[in-house]
Amino acid sequence: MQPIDELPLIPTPPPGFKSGFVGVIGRPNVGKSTLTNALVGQKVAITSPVAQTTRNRLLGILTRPDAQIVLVDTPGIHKPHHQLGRVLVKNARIAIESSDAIALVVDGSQKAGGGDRYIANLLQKIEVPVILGLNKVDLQPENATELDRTYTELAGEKDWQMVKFSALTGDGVGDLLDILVDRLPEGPYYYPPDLVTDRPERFIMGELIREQILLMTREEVPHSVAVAIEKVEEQPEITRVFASIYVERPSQKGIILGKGGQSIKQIGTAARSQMQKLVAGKIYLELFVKVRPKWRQSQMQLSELGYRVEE
Ligand SMILES: Nc1nc2c(ncn2[C@@H]2O[C@H](COP(=O)(O)OP(=O)(O)O)[C@@H](O)[C@H]2O)c(=O)[nH]1
Ligand SMILES: [Mg+2]
Repeated sequence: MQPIDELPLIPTPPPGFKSGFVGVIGRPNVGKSTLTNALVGQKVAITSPVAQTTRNRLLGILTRPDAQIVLVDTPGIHKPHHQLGRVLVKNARIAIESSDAIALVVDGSQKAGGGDRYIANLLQKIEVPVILGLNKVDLQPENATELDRTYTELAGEKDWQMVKFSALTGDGVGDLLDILVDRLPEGPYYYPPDLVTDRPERFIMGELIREQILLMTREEVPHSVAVAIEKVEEQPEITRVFASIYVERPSQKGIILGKGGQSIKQIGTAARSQMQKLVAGKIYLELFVKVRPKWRQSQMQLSELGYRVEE
C-alpha cells in the first residue's frame, strides 16, 4: 500500500493542460462577483447592488478536462476613503500583479467612463494579456453601436481582445471562458479538481449573512457591517451556526434588528435558506448584533474580522 502522504490528491494533468490565475478587475458593481459565480457554476461570491460588496480577495476555481482557471475576484478599484477601503484597493493591485491574465469587466449597458479609463491605464503598465469584458449586455439599449464604440476604442488603444456577455443570464459567458483558456499557459492543477473556492465554508456562511444585510438595509448601514461566525456545531441531522453581526453605532443596531425584531428575523430566514445549499441536513442559525465603534478605522479590529492585506 502507498503511504498516505504519497496518495495523489492533486492529479497529474494530461499533456497540453492549461492553467493559471485570472484577475477579475473593474469598477465596483460592474458584475465581477456575478461573473465569477457564473464561470464557476456555483455561488462562491456574494453579490448585491451595493458598491463594495466584495471585501476579501476570493478565489473561484473552475476545472474542466483541458484546463483549470483560478479566478481572483477582487473588490472594485476606486478612490479609498477609509482604512478598510485602502486595504481593499491594495489587495486588488496585488491580484493584478500576480495574474496570468486579466478580465477587465465593465458595465456594457453604459458608455465607458472615467473610472474605466483609470483602471485601463493602471493595466497598461503590466505584461499579462487583458481581455475587456462587456457585461450586462441584457440591459443594452436596442441600438448600442455608439455605446459599444466607446469600448472598442478603449480596447483598440491597448490592443485588447473584447467580448460581450451577461453574467446574470449566462449569455456569452462561454465565449469569455474559451478566450481565457486560450490565453493561459500550460500548467499544473493548482487545486484539487473538485474544489470551487479557497475559502472555508465558515467564510462563505458569514458572507451569505452579510449579503442579506446588504440586500435588506440601506444607506450607511451596509458598509458598517461585518459578520463573524462564532461557532459551528455539526451533528448528523442538524448544523447549528452562531454568528455575530458587528455594526459601528447603536442606531445601526436598531435598523438591523427592525421593529419588534422583524428585520433580523427576515435576514436570518433568507441567509439560512442560502446556507442550506452548502450543507447536508438542516441548519439552525442564531444571530447576535453587537456594536463595535469604528471597527473600520482600526487595523487591529480589521484583521480580527478577517480583512488583511495579503503580501
Ligand atoms: N442585468 C444585469 N445585472 C447584472 C449582471 N451582472 C451583475 N448584475 C447585477 O449588478 C449588481 C452588482 O453585481 P456584483 O457581481 O456584486 O458586482 P461587483 O461589485 O463587480 O462584484 C448586482 O445587483 C448584480 O445582480 C448582468 O449581466 N445583467
Ligand atoms: Mg464583488
